[in-house]
Amino acid sequence: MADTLTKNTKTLKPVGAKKTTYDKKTWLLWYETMVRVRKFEERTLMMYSQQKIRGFCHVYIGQEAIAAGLVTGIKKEDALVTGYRQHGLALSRGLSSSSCMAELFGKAGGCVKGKGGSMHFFSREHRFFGGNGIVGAQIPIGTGIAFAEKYRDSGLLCVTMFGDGAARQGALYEAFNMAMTWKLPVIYIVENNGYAMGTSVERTSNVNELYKIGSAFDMPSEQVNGMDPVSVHEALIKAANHCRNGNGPYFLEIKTYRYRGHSVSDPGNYRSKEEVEHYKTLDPIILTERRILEEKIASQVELDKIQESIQLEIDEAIKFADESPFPAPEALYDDNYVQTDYPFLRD
Ligand SMILES: Cc1ncc(C[n+]2csc(CCOP(=O)(O)OP(=O)(O)O)c2C)c(N)n1
Ligand SMILES: [Mg+2]
Repeated sequence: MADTLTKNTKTLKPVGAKKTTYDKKTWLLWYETMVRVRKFEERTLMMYSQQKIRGFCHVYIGQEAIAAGLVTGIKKEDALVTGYRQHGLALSRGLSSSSCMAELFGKAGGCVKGKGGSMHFFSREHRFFGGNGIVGAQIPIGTGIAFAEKYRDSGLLCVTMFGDGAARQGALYEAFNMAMTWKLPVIYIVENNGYAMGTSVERTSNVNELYKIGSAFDMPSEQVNGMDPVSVHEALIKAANHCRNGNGPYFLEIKTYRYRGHSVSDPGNYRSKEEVEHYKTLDPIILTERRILEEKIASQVELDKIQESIQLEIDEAIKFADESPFPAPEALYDDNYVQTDYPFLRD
């Protein structure tokens, strides 16, 4: 596998003490999802340095176990909305690597036809509602989607994700209050990676354990190990049961870490090398790989095969993105408004 994943394997401890109760298929699905996200993001950074991708770009490297847990923890039909650090989450909802890479390239073959870019993936088919650049804006949006699910009596829920930086936005407090009052089927997830750009959680509040915010609303809330797909999966199953049984929202603070800077242009001077190195010893992919091997769930050969097939998948995604045309100028106004006769649209 890529050098970042094979280093250190020998010195790391397995994730949990107890033996697994999950089958091989589930473990390999978690592993494959994490490897897909990692390789996709590593190649994204490479493509950025070649100027094939431009503009804002925030990668998900380090947070992959959350994407993996989401594959098995909720239903395919459930909705999901998140912020701008979204590539890995879109992949976990089933958007193809090709349509995501083409979107990053700004090409017509992208999931939103090249008009969204890194922060604005979307797929109605996959119930992926984006991709939002305004910190915290997705919290009321996800609450509204959950309201729609309840109104339609669909039995589905909306996972509404945001960063620690969004946890102090006023919109969160209004949305939490409404969701509890109306018992909406929404799982709120704060991906606490410790930083909002260069500002640590400790610098912005007296309350650093963000799950405690839920207690102001009597919302059931928990802290979760975001470096372990099993923990994420189990927390989601519990939260989803709660929502689907009509008990209203659930709040998860998933503790994680981003190995790269906030965006491609961030040198990360606000944190020490030692801190980053410490978190690298908790790398979710390396730990999962080690656990799979130690518990003899699958062999190294099987894991290598997964890595090779993902490598090919990403190579193909780049080829697809390269060959896809840019959107035609006359398509500029297409798909912006549902209402076709919206004023000021063309003559
Ligand atoms: C309302 C608003 N304020 C400020 C910004 C500028 N901004 C962009 S990202 C960011 C940090 C958010 O960090 P966090 O929510 O922790 O997400 P992470 O990048 O860690 O995934 C800020 C302040 C913005 N996009 N929107
Ligand atoms: Mg953050």
